[in-house]
Amino acid sequence: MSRPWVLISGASSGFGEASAVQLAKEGWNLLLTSRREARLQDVATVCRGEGAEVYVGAWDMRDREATQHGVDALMNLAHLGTGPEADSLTALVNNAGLAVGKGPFHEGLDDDWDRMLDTNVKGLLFLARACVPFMTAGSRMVNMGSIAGKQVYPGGNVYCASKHAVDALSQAMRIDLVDRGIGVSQICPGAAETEFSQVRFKGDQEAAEAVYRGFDPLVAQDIAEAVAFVLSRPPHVCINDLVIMPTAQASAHHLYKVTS
Ligand code: NDP
Ligand code: 8X3
Repeated sequence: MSRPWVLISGASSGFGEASAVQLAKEGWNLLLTSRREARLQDVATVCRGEGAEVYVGAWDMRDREATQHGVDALMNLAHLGTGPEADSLTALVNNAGLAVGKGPFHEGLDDDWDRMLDTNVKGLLFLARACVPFMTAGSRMVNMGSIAGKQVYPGGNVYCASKHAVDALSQAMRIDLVDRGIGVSQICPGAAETEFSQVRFKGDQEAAEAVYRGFDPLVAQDIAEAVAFVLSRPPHVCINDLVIMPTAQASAHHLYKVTS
């Protein structure tokens, strides 16, 4: 049997990169996207080493037209189509996203708010809308939410709002796609050590490292294995919502840290 195709956004680092490698190992072919093409090519090389056929497309998900063109180009390369006779996209991992800044909302910066809302909410929507015509009964969508989409915490305001929107959209997409037989899942991680905090704190390495000091955070592989689990359920099973936390994290703002 031929390998199924999955499109993963945010595949240049963190959860997306680890998911790409995990799914390549588990027999998937891959369509990888993010903005940094060189990083995507490196990930693609590793995945090809696991036997996967891989195509990459670099664009900014905030750009509606670029997203539509990028998806169409990747589907064309993989020979996936929209008609009843065509091969379809088996899964979309709608993972790309970011936090920018952390502080009181009344000190928030326009550019930070735009980047979070345009990427995490509208970018996720643009990508999902462009992919759905290539999906069919039995296909699956996995949206990357967050514990920040379930609870709010000090300084999290706009990022939390964007992830609450992902939570709402995941429920809405599940309803809108039920009659097409497409399952929609959401994975909601707690604190995970990826490039996430480097981006949030705009390259301030000390601030980023301090987030994960004093406890064992999740790592990207923990989430990659959850993505692979969700995508490997039998066709009649949809994991709707999966909240995954470090054992030392009891809520969005209860972290048990041991400092020496
Ligand atoms: P990383 O920073 O390691 O990865 C983020 C990915 O998103 C990168 O591949 C980046 O690629 C891509 N991306 C960001 N902006 C854009 C854009 N405008 N267009 C296209 N791609 C973009 O962080 P994580 O792996 O941790 O984050 C992945 C997802 O998980 C995000 O949605 C995040 O909100 C969520 N999350 C993270 C948690 C954590 O603690 N780390 C916990 C809960 C959820 P590039 O820069 O090449 O464009
Ligand atoms: C990322 C996790 O707790 O920093 O979504 O918001 S948190």
